[in-house]
Amino acid sequence: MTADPADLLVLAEKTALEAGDLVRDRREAVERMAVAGTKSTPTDVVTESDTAAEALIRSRLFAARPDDGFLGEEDGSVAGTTGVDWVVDPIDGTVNYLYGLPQYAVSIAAQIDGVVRAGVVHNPASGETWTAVLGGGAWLDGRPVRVSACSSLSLALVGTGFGYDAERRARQAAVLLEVVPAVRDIRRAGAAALDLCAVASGRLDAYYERGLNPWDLAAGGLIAAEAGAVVGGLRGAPAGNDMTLAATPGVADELTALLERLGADRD
Ligand code: LIP
Repeated sequence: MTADPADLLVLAEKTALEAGDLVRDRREAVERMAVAGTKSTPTDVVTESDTAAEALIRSRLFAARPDDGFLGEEDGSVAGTTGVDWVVDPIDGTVNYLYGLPQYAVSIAAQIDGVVRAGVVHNPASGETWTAVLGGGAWLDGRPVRVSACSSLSLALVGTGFGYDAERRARQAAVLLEVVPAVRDIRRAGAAALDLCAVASGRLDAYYERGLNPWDLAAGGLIAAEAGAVVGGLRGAPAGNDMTLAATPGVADELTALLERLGADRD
C-alpha cells in the first residue's frame, strides 16, 4: 500500500481528534482521575484513559492500514511490512492530565522508512491542533506557524522538563541552575510534544529536555523543524533520549554550546 504523507496526515489528524475527545470527556467526567498503574518510577503514572486512547488509535490506524507498523507508549510495538510506522503517545503530559491541568496532547507521527514524514499534536483541552508534513511547513488550526525572531539567548524564553527518576531530576536541576541566569526565563509546561509546538508557534524561543522517548518527540519535532526551528541533540547527535533541543536559529548555537559545556546530555 503506497504511502502519501498527506494522506497519512489526514488519517492521523482524524484519529487524534477522536482520541482527544475520548480522553477529554473521560477527564471532565470525574473530579479526581485515578492512577491505573505506574511504570519506570512511582511518579511515572498511567491512567485508564492512556490505555483506552492508545487502543482506539491502534484500531483506527490498523483498520485503515492493516500492514503498517506501530510504536505506542503504553502497549509497545508491532512490526509492519509497508515501510510505514506509526509513533504514538496517546496522552503526552499524563501527570498534567491526572491533576486536571489543561496541558496535555495526543501525538501521532507517521514514519516512512524510518523518517518522520507527517505529524499531528492535538491538545484536547484547548482544542488546538498542530500539523506538519515533511517539506510542507507547520500549521496550527490550518494557519501557518513560524518560530520567533529571537536572536540572543539572554532574551530567550526557554522551556524544559524533568524525568521521573529523582537522581535524573537532581542532575537536570543542576544544569538548570546554570541555564537560568543565561536566559530571559524558564517555562516548565509538562508536555514535550506541546513544548515543541510552542517553539514552532514562537510561544517559546527554545526548548530542551534529556530523557525523552520517541513518542514524546516524533510529531512535535517535525512540526518544530517545519516551522524553522533547529531540532537536534548535542555534539552533532540527532534529537533523542540523550537530549532533545529545539530552538529558533538565532539562539540555537548559544544554547547548544551552553548545554554541551554543562554536559546536559550526560548523568
Ligand atoms: C512526559 C513529557 C515531559 C517530561 C515528562 C514525561 P509523558 O511524557 O512530555 O516533557 O518532562 O517526564 O516524559 O510521560 O506524559 O508521556
